[in-house]
Amino acid sequence: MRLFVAIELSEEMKKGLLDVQGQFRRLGVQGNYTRPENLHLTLAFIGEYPEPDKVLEAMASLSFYPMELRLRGLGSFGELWWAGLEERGDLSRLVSQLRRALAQAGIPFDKKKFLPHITLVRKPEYRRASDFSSIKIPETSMEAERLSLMLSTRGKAGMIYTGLGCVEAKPNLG
Ligand code: 2AM
Repeated sequence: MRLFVAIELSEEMKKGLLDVQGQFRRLGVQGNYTRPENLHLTLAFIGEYPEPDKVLEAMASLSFYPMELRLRGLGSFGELWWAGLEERGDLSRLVSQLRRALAQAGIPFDKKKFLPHITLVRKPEYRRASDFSSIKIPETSMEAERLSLMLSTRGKAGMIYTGLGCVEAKPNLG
């Protein structure tokens, strides 16, 4: 089972990201655009691992409050273009806490430095030099209240991500 831990995005957040994808399309960018239902923020990529219950158990040991995620900027890793998020200490701390819990449970995960990003397009292609400075990122944010364990399978029309379970943030009484 190919697994990862992610924050699923609100409809509002997806609308903001679809708006950015629309701007890329209008600039003539072709490529493998992430479908709306697949837009998500990965916190830890586990990869092939046969025991999702063990991952859910490790996730259940986490303690975190809801946090605001706000779109901020665009970036790329080679042939992968993404939207970034505003820098937040509580998100990085949650990722460190999650990775520690996975390591303690002996669950493997990709140890690359965490750089919060939401993949918008893979293998972008465009004929002429385009002016990406004109792209406007909508002022969009959401309250992240849970982490989800996701299963990734290959479907006919691309990847299918299915939630296998989630853990909730503690209520923020402040
Ligand atoms: P990406 O969007 O930057 O490719 C499912 O594949 C999710 O896990 C994607 O969000 C993907 O991020 C992320 N991921 C992180 N590390 C990965 C890796 N080593 N291989 C595949 N996906 C990875």
